[in-house]
Amino acid sequence: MERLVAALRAARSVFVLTGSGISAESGLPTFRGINGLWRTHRVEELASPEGFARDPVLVWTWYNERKSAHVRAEPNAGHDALARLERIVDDFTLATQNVDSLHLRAGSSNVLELHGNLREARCTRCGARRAFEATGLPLDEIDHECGGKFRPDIVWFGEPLPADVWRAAQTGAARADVILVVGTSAVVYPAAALATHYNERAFVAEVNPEPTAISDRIDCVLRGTAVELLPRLLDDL
Ligand code: BV8
Repeated sequence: MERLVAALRAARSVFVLTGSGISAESGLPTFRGINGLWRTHRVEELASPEGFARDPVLVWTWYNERKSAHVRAEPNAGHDALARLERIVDDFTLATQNVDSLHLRAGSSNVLELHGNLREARCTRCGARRAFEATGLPLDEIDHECGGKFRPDIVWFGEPLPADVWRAAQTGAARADVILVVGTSAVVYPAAALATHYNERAFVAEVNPEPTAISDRIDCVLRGTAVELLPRLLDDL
């Protein structure tokens, strides 16, 4: 913790990458953890364009369930701590793999949603966008008048990340003095590459109760949860 505090004190530019682990203590399941979403659901059926083409009602039923869970959830002390860190660092970028909007609800502003969000739907044919309620998209409103279908504004497996968001994430990681990786197993690409591929110079630290795919390739490992460690980090700064 002291090494990370020292690095952050000296840092002008900080880049943070988060995954579903930071929302675990808000009651939202991770993907690969115990009762993780990918343990109870088949990813290719639910988070892929092929799965949506096969059964859009199944896919929307699942995302509507997740949307309602997101709305019921509250940002936790981990999300709050990162919002505080943004206020004391000159150049701060937060890139998240999460689609739960909890960083924005915690007051973070420079947030890059690498894998999209569940605030809007977009038409597969004409790209028209529409918002939907906390309960999600009514299943009888999936079809769009243009003949296309409304799909979640999410990046599914096999799909590219939004180019502007990805570029901003790459440049944010490349210029950082400190890269902080919180609550991700770092196995999904290209997001995981932000921690290790674009900046030889940065001090890279992870906050995670478990070892991850990058633990042995970074400068500092803090074993514990986001809610336990991030507020302490801010208090020590
Ligand atoms: C693409 C949206 C090409 C959906 C998601 C290179 C190598 C290998 C494979 C690939 C590669 N490049 C591309 C691939 C394929 C694929 C990929 O990475 N596959 C993996 C599985 C090997 N990548 C893609 O398909 C990407 N697209 O490559 O397109 C392309 C390019 C140009 C043109 C055309 C095509 C798109 C990937 C995005 C997919 N969408 N999400 C949705 O949410 O429904 S990914 C989804 O899974 C999440 O967004 C997140 O990214 C990922 C889950 O990871 P985590 O969040 O880390 O969750 P996990 O459960 O794994 O870990 C949780 C961690 O938290 C654990 O470490 C745990 O210990 C920790 N934790 C638990 N509690 C706490 C905690 N930490 C702190 N506090 C706690 N309390």
